[in-house]
Amino acid sequence: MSERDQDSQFDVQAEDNLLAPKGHDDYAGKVSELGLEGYVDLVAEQGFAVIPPEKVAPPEFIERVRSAVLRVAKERTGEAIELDKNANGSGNYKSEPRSAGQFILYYLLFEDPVFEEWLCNETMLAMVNHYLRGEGQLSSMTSFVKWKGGDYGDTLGLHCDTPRPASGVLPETCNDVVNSALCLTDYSEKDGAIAFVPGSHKLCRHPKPGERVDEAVAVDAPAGSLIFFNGNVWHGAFPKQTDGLRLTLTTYICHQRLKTQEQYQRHVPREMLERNPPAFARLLGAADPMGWKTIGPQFSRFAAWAKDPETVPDSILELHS
Ligand SMILES: O=C(O)CCC(=O)C(=O)O
Ligand SMILES: [Fe+2]
Repeated sequence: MSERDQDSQFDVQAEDNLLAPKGHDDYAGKVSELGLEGYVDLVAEQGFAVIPPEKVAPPEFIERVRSAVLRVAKERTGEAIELDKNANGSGNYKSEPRSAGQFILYYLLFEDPVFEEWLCNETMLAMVNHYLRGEGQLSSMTSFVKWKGGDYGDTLGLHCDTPRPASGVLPETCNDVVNSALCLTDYSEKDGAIAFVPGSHKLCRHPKPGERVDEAVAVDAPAGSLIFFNGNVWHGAFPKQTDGLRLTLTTYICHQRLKTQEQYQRHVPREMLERNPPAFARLLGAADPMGWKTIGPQFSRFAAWAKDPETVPDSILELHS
């Protein structure tokens, strides 16, 4: 075969599809099946929505998440962390940013099976897929642990979660990132609730320090609620004035063409992929052929999955130990 013939067999479009598989499900159908249309509308209008506990998960599930987060917090800090007490600090756990009254627990997915279960939560995924059309990947799964004195100062720490491009202009329709906070304790202004500037996502840019801080509203939400937000909306948090912890499980999802905050892709154990649906593997970047070494992209490994999206092929599973 001449070099020219080989070239003519190179199907640019097919390879592009492998690099960026397009969503194939009925995402609008899932939103209406779960009765989430009103929350989708709220996110479109104000940039965030509070989805009530009964639409998210049973109280027993929330209790399992809370206990797992508290266990990890104790293990990593070496401190006696208790829900109804203020913490002393993050002890042995030197994660950043380091600020008074708060620390963030990173990389929770591998810490307890309950976090895997959460990543399969239908309500959270329906909201994510409404924006990212099956092209989202887990960027990070973390917990904000906050107690009295946790305070971002006069600006309330307002920011947006979409990475800032050099132009400063954030994409309006593509939605590079979406985020959600599963409340593991009650949220109110006094309890240091997350603060949002309603409608600010429409500005498609990051706030200047202190800008529109007077318009920020506190989210009132009982434990078990899911606060879902557009990555462009300006948000921060009110100072925590009450005793005891404010806890979240925060699931930050980005479009698959962006870099993730935490390492997943080939770092996910094979058994974890095998015991979960294929959508779980895709969300963790298992279908992403990027990051190759000397052999190059190995498109053929991924081709079988593109043909049969319901089965993670052995050619991919064998990349995971
Ligand atoms: O609850 C907070 O302190 C802020 C949370 C936040 O900025 C986030 O989850 O992106
Ligand atoms: Fe944020």
